[in-house]
Amino acid sequence: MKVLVPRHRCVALALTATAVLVASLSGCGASPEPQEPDRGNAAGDVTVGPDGVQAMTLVSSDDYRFVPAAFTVLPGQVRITLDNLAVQLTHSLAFPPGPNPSDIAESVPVVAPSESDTIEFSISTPGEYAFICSFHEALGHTGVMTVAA
Ligand SMILES: [Cu+2]
Repeated sequence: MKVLVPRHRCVALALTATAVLVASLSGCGASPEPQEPDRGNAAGDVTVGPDGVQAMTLVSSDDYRFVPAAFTVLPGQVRITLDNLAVQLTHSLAFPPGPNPSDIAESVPVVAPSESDTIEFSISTPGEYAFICSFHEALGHTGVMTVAA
């Protein structure tokens, strides 16, 4: 004996599964996990080399996040490397002028998938410095560098 399943029920189930998948995917990109601006973080620690430069590596992948999205340095020389581990997405890093305590002109204009680029600058004014990926700012690809007093 053959059991007939009404076709419209199958379609409804498929649509529900798709909706759940889309919701979870967009959830990943839209709400990055909060990152503590704690220098003791295991991932993405600020290290100070023999030259006294505070070095930080930020990672971006095929998502719209900086990992970590927040970190803290002291006034002085800062070196930031943006490591793009993505297969498809191109990223950038810039401190947009305006809201930040002082302007940081250095930027990574573009970093292709599986490439990295480094900037170095001197910072003296304490406060919170917002930075963005110019390509994905609207998708939440942003971060904050705190310069401690
Ligand atoms: Cu980006």
